[in-house]
Amino acid sequence: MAQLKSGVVLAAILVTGLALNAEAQWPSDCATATTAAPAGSSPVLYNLPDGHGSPLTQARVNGGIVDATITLTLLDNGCLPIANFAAADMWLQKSVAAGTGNFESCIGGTIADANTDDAGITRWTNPLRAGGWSTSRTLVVIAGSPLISNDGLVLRHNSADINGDRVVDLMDIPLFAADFGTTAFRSDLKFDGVVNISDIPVMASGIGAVCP
Ligand SMILES: [Ca+2]
Ligand SMILES: [Ca+2]
Repeated sequence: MAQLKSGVVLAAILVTGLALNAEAQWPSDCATATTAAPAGSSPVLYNLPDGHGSPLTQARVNGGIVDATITLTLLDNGCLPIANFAAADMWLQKSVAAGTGNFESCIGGTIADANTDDAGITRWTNPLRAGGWSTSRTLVVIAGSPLISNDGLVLRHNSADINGDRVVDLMDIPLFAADFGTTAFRSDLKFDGVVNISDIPVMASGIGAVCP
């Protein structure tokens, strides 16, 4: 009898535990994020710490501009919309992969454009406030946890803040100069596959940019 009782108690604990686990899944795997960039493209977003880089609507691919707007549909575990979720709690960050860049954002520099609407939708179109570069995927993070419905979006980043200290100053110039004439991604600021004379005005106009 004692054994039966303890078995029932154990089963009850397991069921409760499973229920709690299901409730605690965050973000829900119903929540999704997509990019407007054409499938197969690998857009590059030019950022400055002061927010005067490119909007996501004007990311670069080799040979032109693409709209890389990110759209998040924030749904709960019942796949129902989470409305009016705070923009400040939804942000972008680079996926943690070794050797893929030194991307760093200012505080609040990669948050969503607005709170979620009644359908649970928000977007990223405004320029980010960030520096450094990244060739890894861009993660959509909800209150500290990356979306689990995908492993990040294809969006690379670069900046006149080449060393990723969130200041564009004379420290960045030698890095740009060293990359001149090469295909170094970090310094290909007007992205077209080569660091050349057309990247110089972009570098120059970034000088002095700092986080707000
Ligand atoms: Ca710098
Ligand atoms: Ca270039």
